[in-house]
This record gives sequence, C-alpha cells and structure tokens, in this order.
Amino acid sequence: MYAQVLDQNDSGVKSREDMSEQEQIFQARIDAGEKIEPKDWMPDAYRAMLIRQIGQHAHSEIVGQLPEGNWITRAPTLERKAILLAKVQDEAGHGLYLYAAAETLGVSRDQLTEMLHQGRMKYSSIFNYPTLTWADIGAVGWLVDGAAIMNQVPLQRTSYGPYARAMVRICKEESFHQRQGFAIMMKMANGNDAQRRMAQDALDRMWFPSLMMFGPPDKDSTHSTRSMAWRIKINGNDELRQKFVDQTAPQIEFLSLTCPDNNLKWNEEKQGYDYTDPDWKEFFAVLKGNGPCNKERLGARVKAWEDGAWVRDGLMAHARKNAARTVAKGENENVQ
Ligand code: FAQ
Repeated sequence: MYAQVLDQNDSGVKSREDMSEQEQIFQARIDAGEKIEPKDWMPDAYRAMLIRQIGQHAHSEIVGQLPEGNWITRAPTLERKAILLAKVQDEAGHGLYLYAAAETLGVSRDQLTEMLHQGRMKYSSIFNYPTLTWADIGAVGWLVDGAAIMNQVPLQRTSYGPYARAMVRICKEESFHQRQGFAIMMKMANGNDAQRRMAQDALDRMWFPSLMMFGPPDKDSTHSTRSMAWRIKINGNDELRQKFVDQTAPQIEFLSLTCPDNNLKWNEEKQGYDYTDPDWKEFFAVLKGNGPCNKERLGARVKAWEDGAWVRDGLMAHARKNAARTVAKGENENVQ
C-alpha cells in the first residue's frame, strides 16, 4: 500500500480546472492556512509527499546521531561529554516524534525503517561526511544544526498538523544544539594555534556540505513546486540557503576564521552575500550512495536493527501473552 502511494508521487501541480471537487475543497483549506489532520480527506500524492519528507527527516535525525556518537567517548571534558550525550539523545527523540507523525499517515515505523535499509528512502546528505576531530562536533552543532533550524522553523507552519506540532519542540531543542556547537567553535577558535587550525579545518570541510542540506537548486528540485502549492514546504531551497549564508558569514568573521569560499562577499544591492554554490555533482553522487561514509552509516543502522531483533521479539512475545491473559480473564468473568 505504502509503495503504491509513493509511486503516485509525481511532481506536477494540477490546475484548478483539473482538480476534482474534493481536491478543490482541500486546496482551498490549504490556501486559507488551515491545518490538515490525519482523519481529513487528502489526495494520495499529498500523503505520499508527506511520508517521503517526514520519513526522510526522521531517518536524518536517527542517522545523524552516528557522526556525533562517534565522539561521546572522546569528548575533551566530562561537561562536554554530558552535553553531547544530551544532544544525541535529543536527536533520537526527534526521530521518534517524526516517525510518530509519519505513522498518522498510515505507514508504520517498521516499514519506513525497511525502506531506509533497502536504500529506497534517503536521509540528509550531510551525515555521509565524517567527523574527524573534536572541532567537527562544534561545526556540526554550529553549521549542521544551524542549517537544520533555518529549514525547520518555517516547517512549524507546514500544512499537516502533526508535522507542524512536532517541529515546535524540535526547533527549540535544535536551537540549543546550535548554540552548544558555536560555544565549542568559540573555545577552539580562541584557543592555541593547533586548536585554531582544527576549527578552521572543520569549517573548511563542513561549509559546502552544509549548503547542500537545503537541497538542489530550485531549478533542479523535483518536489518544490508541488510541495509549496500544498504548503508542505514554505520556502524554496535557494531562499533558505541564502538566508543561512547571510546568517553564518558574520559568525565566521566573529570567530576570526576564513570561509573556504573566496567569493563570499556582501552584496549591497541584493542585501545579501554572494557565494559559490556547492559542487552539485558531489551532492548527487552522495545521494546515490557514493559519499565518504554512506556504506558505513547504512551498515551501522542495519546492524543496530538486526542486533535489536531479540528485544523486539521479546516485547512482542510479552504483548501476545498479556493480550491472551486479558482475553482469558474476560472469558472467566463471563462464565462466572
Ligand atoms: N540530502 O525536490 P527536492 C538534522 C533529495 S535534520 C539527501 O528539492 P524536497 C538534525 C530529495 O529527497 C536534516 N537528499 O526535495 C540533526 C529528492 O529526492 P527523492 C534533515 C536530499 O524534499 C542535526 C531530491 O533530492 N532535514 O540535520 C537532500 O522538496 C545534527 C530532489 O530534491 C529535513 O529533512 C539532502 N540534503 O526538499 C541531526 C527537513 N536535499 O526524495 C543530527 C525536512 C534534497 O525524490 C545532528 N525536509 N534531497 O528521492 C525538507 O525540508 C526537504 O525534504 C528538503 C529537500 C529541503 C531537504
């Protein structure tokens, strides 16, 4: 059922004349800023678009734990370890809220997980890059969470109620994550020469992959037009990328670091920074599974799923016994 719905996920926008009466009423509700709730009628393609985006978002939160989890045992102080642990736990929580939001659309978490493991669903490209030094953990919080918030704050106003509500809490937590990342970067950038070099190196490696998080340029975006007509997405990919650059460029200056993009320059006329696009060939190669860590990340998720089978089996067996006990108790009471 889910795969069938996903297959109907074409990207064209219907003109009002081509819409059925039901679709017109639905579109009018969206245009009026109403929230769509799980039991409301919705076009199959709207449902599929949401399952794809929310599922991909949930997978990103879960896979996103891996590059940071890599540093929990190596955090430089007890305090930093406690903060990083809390952050990674938050990401797990975000994944769970999002899987729960997707489940309201009629797809189970197990189905979404299976699709991820089969390579039929994606997660954010950024998590296919390695975290090589402690400064990378700062850069992940500062740049990756920074980009995530830029994209997610508008999603609090997305048209699907359960997704919009999940985003409210997620955004609050992401904003703490971004600050902790920037705090690490400040410490490193104001530290000794070796620490400054590590901070610069982290920025050099993370800058362009962070810009990729917003998706391909609008002209190559397959879903934007339809997604924005349904107010699933509120902004285009390029608009949010520009906002991120405008927000981050002064922060780079504040840290006395150098952006790896030599063309980054304030443009008075457009009241924004000019910047170089990331290498889109690299982006699409990462999406196809050929990034530096794709195999490692997916391998870790599949292993965790397989290693956890006995826990799921145990819980299911317990649930079955409980259900049988409840039925037997009911039958006994009926007999008496
Ligand atoms: N990576 O037509 P569009 C986080 C795919 S959460 C991989 O423009 P759309 C928290 C796209 O799926 C980060 N794939 O797509 C954290 C489509 O392929 P498909 C995740 C990408 O959906 C921090 C194709 O390219 N955030 O970081 C990417 O309209 C730190 C064409 O693209 C969300 O998921 C990409 N970067 O716009 C955790 C937010 N970009 O599916 C731990 C919600 C595009 O047809 C540590 N999602 N693709 O096979 C969105 O806002 C949107 O889905 C976009 C993409 C903007 C990401």
